[in-house]
Amino acid sequence: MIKPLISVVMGSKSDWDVMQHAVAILDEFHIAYEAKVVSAHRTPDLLFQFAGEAKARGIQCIIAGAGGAAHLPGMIAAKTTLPVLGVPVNSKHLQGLDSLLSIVQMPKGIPVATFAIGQAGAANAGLFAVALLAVNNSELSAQLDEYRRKQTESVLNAELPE
Ligand code: RP5
Repeated sequence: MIKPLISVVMGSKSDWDVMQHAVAILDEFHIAYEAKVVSAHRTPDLLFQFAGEAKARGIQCIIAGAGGAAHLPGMIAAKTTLPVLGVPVNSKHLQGLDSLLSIVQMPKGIPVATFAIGQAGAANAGLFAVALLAVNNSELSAQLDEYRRKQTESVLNAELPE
């Protein structure tokens, strides 16, 4: 079995609608990843185990998405020096502003790279993870250039309705 390089974790199965957009990017770039539910509040022991073992398992960066009192990315970052990319998931009552503020306001010394709320943030976290791996992988770097080229082309060719 291929060892995962990126770990995508989320606080609940209900976060999958958003977090699948990070996974879709990793699929597109053929990156080996794992995706699982790890909850800061409901499975704190699993969180400690996961974050404590991730680096030794060969994981190079962790994408963590959570909603509401979104402590997952910050608590993972507290237990590992791997780069942690935090994705605020849209919440029912505060539309993800609570998630964003919970994730972005880390105390000095424990960084979490924080992305936009929802789908765009999840996709960008995926692209950022690809960019991190591409620093030492020229083939992946070329794929990233091609991704941007196609995106530019599609915007330049965009046609609006009459
Ligand atoms: C957080 O609580 C999860 O990340 C999720 O966004 C939110 C709600 O979880 P569920 O009640 O839908 O399982 O821990």
